[in-house]
Amino acid sequence: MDTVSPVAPSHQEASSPHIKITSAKTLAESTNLASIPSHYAFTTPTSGDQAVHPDHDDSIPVIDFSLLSSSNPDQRCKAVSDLAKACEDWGIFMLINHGVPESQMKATVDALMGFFDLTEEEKNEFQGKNLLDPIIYGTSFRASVDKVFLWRDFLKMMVYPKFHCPPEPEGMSTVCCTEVLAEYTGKLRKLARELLKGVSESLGLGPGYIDEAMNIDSSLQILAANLYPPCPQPELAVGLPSHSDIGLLTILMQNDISGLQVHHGGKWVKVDPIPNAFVVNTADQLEIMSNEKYKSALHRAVVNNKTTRISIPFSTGPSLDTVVVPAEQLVDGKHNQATDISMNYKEYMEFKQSTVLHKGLCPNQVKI
Ligand SMILES: O=C(O)CCC(=O)C(=O)O
Repeated sequence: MDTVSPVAPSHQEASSPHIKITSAKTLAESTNLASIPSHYAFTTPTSGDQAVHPDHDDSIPVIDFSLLSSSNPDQRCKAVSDLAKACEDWGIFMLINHGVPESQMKATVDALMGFFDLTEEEKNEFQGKNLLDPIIYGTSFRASVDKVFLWRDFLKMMVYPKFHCPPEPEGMSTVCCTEVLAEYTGKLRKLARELLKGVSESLGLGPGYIDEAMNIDSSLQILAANLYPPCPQPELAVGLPSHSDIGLLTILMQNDISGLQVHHGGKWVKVDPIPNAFVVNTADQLEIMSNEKYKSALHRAVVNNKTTRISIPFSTGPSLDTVVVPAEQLVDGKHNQATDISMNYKEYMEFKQSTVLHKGLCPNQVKI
C-alpha cells in the first residue's frame, strides 16, 4: 500500500548540518522576521498547488453523531449509510453533535497552547528519541535529520492504554493540564469507539467487528498538538506535507483558523473549520482492514501570515501487537485482491517511518 503522496513538494539541497535548531514559535516571535530562513523554504511553492473551496454540490460531508448513536433504527440506519458514503467518497467528514462540551474543547486548546508557551528549555525536556516514546515535543518532523524544516512545532502523547502528558510546571496552578487532557482523551476514546461501531456497520460487518478484530480494548491512542505560528512567507513554507495517518481513524480539533486541506477528486480542497465540530479522517489501518474500500485520506496543512493555528489530532489505532488483515467478508477472491501487509501495528509504524526517512522523502509523510 502506497501511503507516500505523489504530490509532496520537492526539497532544496540539504541545508547545513550546523543549523541551530529553534522552534517555529521562537522563530516567528523573533523581531523583524520579514522572510523565512532558507532551510524552511520548499522549492515548489505551495501556491503552485492551490487548494479550492469545496463545490456546493460536492461539499465535505457532515455526520451528525447524535443520529449515529440514536435509538431510533431509521435514524441510525440513515446515519450509517451517510457514514459509508463519507468514508468511501472523501475519507474525511465533519462530525457535529458529538457530545463533547464546547467548554471542554476550549480548555483542551488552552492547555495545549499553554504548553507551547513554556520556555524552550522547559519544552525541550520532552524531546523524544524514539518513535514510541510516550511524550515527544519537537519542531518540523525530526529536526535533527530534516533537510527542509516544516513550519510547525508539535507535542505527541500516548494517552492509551496508559495515559501520559507532560507534568505541569511548578507555579502553573491556574491551568490543570493533566486533568483537562485526561478528561478530554477519555471522552474521545468513547467517541472513537462509537464511531468505529458505525464504520464497522457501514462496511456491512457487525457493529462489534472492528472493536474485536482491532483489539480496541488495548488500542494505541495518541493525542497530538500541531502549532503553526504566523509565517512571513506562507507560500514558501509548509506546515505538514501531504500524508496519510497510520491508525484507523483520526479525530481532529482545531481553532477557528483554516489550514487543513484534503486531496479529493484530483484536487486539494480546503477543510474550513465549523465551530465546535471535529474533523474525522480515515487512516491506513482502516484502508487495510476494509480491503481498500475506505482509502486512507491524504491531507496536508498550510500556514498563514496572520494568526497562530493549532490542530489537535487524536489517533485511534489497533493494539500494537495486532496484525491487521482485510475482513474476510470484504474479499471476494475474483475481483478483490486482499491487501496484506503481514506486520503488526508496531512494525507498521516503524516500517513507515524508516521507509520514508531512508528514501529521503519529506519525513512528515510518516504519521505517528
Ligand atoms: O494541522 C492539521 O490540520 C493537520 C494535522 C495532521 O494532519 C496531522 O497531525 O497528521
